[in-house]
Amino acid sequence: MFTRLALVLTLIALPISFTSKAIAAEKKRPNILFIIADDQSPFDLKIYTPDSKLETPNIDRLAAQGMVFDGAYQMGSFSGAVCTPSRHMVMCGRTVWHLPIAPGAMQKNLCPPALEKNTLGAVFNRAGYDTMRTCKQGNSYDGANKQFTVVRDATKRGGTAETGSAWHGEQVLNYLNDRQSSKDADPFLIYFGFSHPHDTRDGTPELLKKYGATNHTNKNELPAANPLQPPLPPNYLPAHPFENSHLNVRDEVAVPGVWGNRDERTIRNELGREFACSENIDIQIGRVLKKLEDMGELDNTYIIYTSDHGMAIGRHGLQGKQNLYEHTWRVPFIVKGPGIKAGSRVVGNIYLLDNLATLCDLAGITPPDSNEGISYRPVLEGKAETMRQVLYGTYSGGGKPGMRCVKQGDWKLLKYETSDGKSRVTQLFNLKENPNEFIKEHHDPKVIALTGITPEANQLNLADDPKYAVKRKEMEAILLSEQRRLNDPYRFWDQPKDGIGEVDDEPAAKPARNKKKAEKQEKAK
Ligand SMILES: [Ca+2]
Ligand SMILES: [Ca+2]
Repeated sequence: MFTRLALVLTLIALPISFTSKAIAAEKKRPNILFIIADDQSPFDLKIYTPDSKLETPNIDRLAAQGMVFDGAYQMGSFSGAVCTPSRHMVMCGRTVWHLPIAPGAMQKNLCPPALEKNTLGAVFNRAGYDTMRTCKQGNSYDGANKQFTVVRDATKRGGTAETGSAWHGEQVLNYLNDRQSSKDADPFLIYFGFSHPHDTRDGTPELLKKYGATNHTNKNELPAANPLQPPLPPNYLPAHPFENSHLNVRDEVAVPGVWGNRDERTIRNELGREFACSENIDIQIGRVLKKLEDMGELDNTYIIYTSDHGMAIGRHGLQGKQNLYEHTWRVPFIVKGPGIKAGSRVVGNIYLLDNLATLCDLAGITPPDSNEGISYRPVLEGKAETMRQVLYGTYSGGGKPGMRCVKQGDWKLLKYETSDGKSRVTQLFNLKENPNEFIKEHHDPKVIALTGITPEANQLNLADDPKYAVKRKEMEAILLSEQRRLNDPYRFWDQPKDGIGEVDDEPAAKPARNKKKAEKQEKAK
């Protein structure tokens, strides 16, 4: 009888003790470690390309213990410095044409004033978090970066501990050591940014050796071939086959070690350099994770790993970040933390600009009114597979309107137009059937001989295939609808002008102002 009673009491008591434990855990607000690389294609990483030569055991472990996103994107750029709008979007959670630096946005009231007061660091400070950041300097959002309480920014793209990624790791370790010494128990938000693998990709000597790469500086010679170098990417091309509106941008023609070259030796060497820099980032992440573990903070920390955008390095005959193919539009994205199922994988369909809303959600903070992102917490909790039906990307850093893309389900439409209208191209891909976005040039036997990859007959741009005319029409309508929704100030040759005509901030508007000024001056005379 006593035994039965004890059993009943235990059964009643159990859930109560679990509940009180859960409440105690809820009361301790989670820490956040937001890790962001500079210029890294998701396809460099083993989590996206299992046979990649790049070794990143710490990032792999984060993925194994957390959630990998296959559909994380950055919304794009109106400038060749794609980093800059991307980092603005991360900080303020606003869409690309609503950023304070978007052409005409302030004049058209598409962005509230003093936005920096409602960016990541400021919002978390107000909520009682301790905030710290380290990252590269420049091509960023200075007003937002200053809001963090502790700022240790410097551009570190060298091959030594002091001049490379280890320096950024050291800043975070110093910060954590200080917290430990002062027994600081407040929750923290650490923005752990790197200056690499952005060029110049001067890796450490050991890692360059591992990937068979050299810091190539002689423009008149090709770098040495080395079997240790990563192979050419599957969608490598010796040249981009058409004018995409910005083929003369610095990243396509002037990166030291590559310049305008797209030969096998140059691209494989540069990928080796990229991998050397990326493995060094992984090593630094490992040091910080070990420290969090030693401090007993690891299990109560949400860790996000991403990059500000992807990167081409030989894919589609491109070198830089000024395009909207998946290798560059997409970003690597992993989240590990309390309540996230280990080893899970989702499409997600998120933008980098959704991070502010999500981090606020995870920390129990109300996001600022200026935020336009959506919390992807339902995805992290396994309650949703995706956050969005449609994703939009833009690039107009060169010719206008430049490039746009939209993705819905497996389908992706890209459009290109130069300012003079001489180059007008539409691409339609089924990403499930053609994940590398192969085009007809990838079917050239000379390219196949280099990559060793023979695309399937249907792995092509399907835009002009009559079989997909209906799909193309549907995707074209989605693109236009997204352009309208997001206040995209440009339209393509085959779209309605929507009364936009010339953009206010474009040269067309300037003569009017000058005319007024001239008239004023005339009157003054
Ligand atoms: Ca970047
Ligand atoms: Ca504190």
